Amino acid sequence: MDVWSLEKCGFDAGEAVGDGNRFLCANGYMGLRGAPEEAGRDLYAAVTLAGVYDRNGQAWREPVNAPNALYLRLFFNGKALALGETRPIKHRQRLDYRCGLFSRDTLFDPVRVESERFVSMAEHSLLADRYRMQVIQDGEITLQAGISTDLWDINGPHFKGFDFRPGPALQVRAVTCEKGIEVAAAQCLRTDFETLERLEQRPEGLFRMLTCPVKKGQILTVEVFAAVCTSQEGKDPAETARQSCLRARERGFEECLKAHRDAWEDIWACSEVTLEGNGEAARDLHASQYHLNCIAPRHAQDLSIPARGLSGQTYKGAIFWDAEIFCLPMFVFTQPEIARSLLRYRIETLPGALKKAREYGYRGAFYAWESQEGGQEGCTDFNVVDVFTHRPVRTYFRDRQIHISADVVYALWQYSVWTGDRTLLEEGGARVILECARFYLSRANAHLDRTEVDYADVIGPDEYHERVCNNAFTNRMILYCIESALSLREVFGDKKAWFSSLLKEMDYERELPLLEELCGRLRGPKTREGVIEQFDGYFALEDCSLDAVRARLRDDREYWGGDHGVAGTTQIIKQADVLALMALLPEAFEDEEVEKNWQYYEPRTEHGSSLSACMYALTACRLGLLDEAWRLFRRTAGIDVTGGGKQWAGEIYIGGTHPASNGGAWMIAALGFAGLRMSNGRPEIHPRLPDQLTRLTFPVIAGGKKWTVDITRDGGSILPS
Ligand code: IFM
Repeated sequence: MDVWSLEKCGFDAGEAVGDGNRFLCANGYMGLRGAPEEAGRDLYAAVTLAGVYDRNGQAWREPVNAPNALYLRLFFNGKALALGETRPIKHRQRLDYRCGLFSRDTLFDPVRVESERFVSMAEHSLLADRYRMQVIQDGEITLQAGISTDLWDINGPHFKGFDFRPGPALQVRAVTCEKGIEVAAAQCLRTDFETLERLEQRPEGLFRMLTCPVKKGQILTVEVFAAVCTSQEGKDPAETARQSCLRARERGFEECLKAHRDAWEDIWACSEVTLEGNGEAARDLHASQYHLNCIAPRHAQDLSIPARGLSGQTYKGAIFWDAEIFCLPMFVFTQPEIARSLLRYRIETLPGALKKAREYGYRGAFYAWESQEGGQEGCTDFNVVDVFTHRPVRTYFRDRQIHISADVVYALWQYSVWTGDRTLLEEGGARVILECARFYLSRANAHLDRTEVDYADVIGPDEYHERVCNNAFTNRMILYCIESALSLREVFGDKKAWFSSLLKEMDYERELPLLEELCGRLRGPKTREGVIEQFDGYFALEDCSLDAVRARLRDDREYWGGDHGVAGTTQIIKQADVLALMALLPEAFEDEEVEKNWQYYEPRTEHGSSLSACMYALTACRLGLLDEAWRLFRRTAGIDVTGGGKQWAGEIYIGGTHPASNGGAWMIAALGFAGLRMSNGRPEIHPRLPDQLTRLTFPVIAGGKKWTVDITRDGGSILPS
């Protein structure tokens, strides 16, 4: 089987939302959904921009979709030949993961359309398409080629209007409603046929209408070059976009494609994990790595990865803990400069976290649960809409999911341990850690009659149980944060002056002893026969099966959490919580304890979040439960091939690609099956290959050097490359 591509035959408009995700092309700057060239909002076409947000009225802020400058629509003798409107005789579409190339082969009566397109990995503002029409009968072809403004928006429109400019390159300029960010798109063509050309400006875009008589058997080709720029990167984005697509036209499609392919080759050279023994699993892992690599910020140094990547506006294009805990490890070990960008995003957005803490009456840094530009909180108090009453449901993710700040600290610290690079700590990371620790000091619940300090009224990773007390994950991660803050003294022992002046500047002298005190007083986990209680009172909840809880649902889209959710009064949890802790801090727990907790929590976990299966899989590897690990690996790696994962939280659409699962798939292969870990600054492996695999190989950057890991059924090696 071809382990490097995804192919689909036939076209079903009912599957357009999912196909747009599965066939995504992206380059970290923008994502082009896998819809056909002729698609508008009906088929969920969108070009989603990274880091450009807008709010229209009272609706949620979300990322902005740029005008679609790869738009093409075909007519034969005046009749449209368009997927979604015209039934094709045959249709096949394919995504080549090796080089992010989307292709289609559609046989309409009487024209066959074959095209290839990409979002350039070599030049971030560029997109290109080569569109071939083979005519089966004499007649007249009209091609509508231009920039479409008919895009799928969840909470749009996001532009005040459109300014259309004709010329050798068509241009559409628009300014966002909230912040006046200018977004410009340009398009130019290269055709191998003579046409009559007329310009059409319509509410849904600016187009060239190219008409030409055709003979049976004739083949016509048009190359389309498009560019998108915004005022966030420089002045006069319209002119920059215009020049960029005209330059690309001079080079031609083949040359642009070559540069794009070369860039992808470099990405795979440092990140490809090869699995042998199971073709489907190998393909799924390539899919995962493709999806994560194609949305990684490469054009900027302080952008991060949204929870649904660049596949649309779901989850408000926001950055969750997914980025640090699930996406980061693959980049740390393969492309550390991208890992730095994800972490720099948190350093740069510290002011947003300080502001959020202040708003809630705390000190220090309380990071946004759903972070947008500048660290602005995108999460609202009502994040789900009830399917029965159609009313917003009060959710507490924004205000009580306080583990987010500790997750940021965990990532910063792990990065410096794994890479040995302390510069990020010096360049703002240490300040982030200290501000997060300060937040937890001020958020702690101390009691006059007890020594122990609680964290009450929180939400752990399992979001079905809100407003709980002493969530084991949260408390332990807070401890990690506090210990990291205290360890900074040793880490910067040789730079005492620098560190002392930072403490002074932050007016931190009083806090250090308090942090030490908190370490000693923080409530540890309660256990029952070796099983950690997820939060105070969890064991007293109804202990029933997942199926029993599922049977209580009255609607497929019903939200399981919130005030009336079916899971809230039971021990059924949404996602790895205690087990996530054990996967993140493996040395803190003995095997026996881990096994007991795995056995207890796995059957009680819905895996209702795409963040869940990989945490369990990592632990299953540790315990040698390799069949379980394999099952969870397949679920994790296959998510953006099958289009799995939950699509709805109540009435809110939450589908898209799943960067956290994509990163999770790499973690299972590298950290789980290969058992990669750092020991005294050197990488080592502890292989645990499931029976389904015969070989696993991948490159790693660790301790400043390049290594190759190679594992077979007879053992494994990690050697300098
Ligand atoms: O961050 C996750 C969260 O843990 C569960 N709900 C979805 C979020 C985004 O993936």
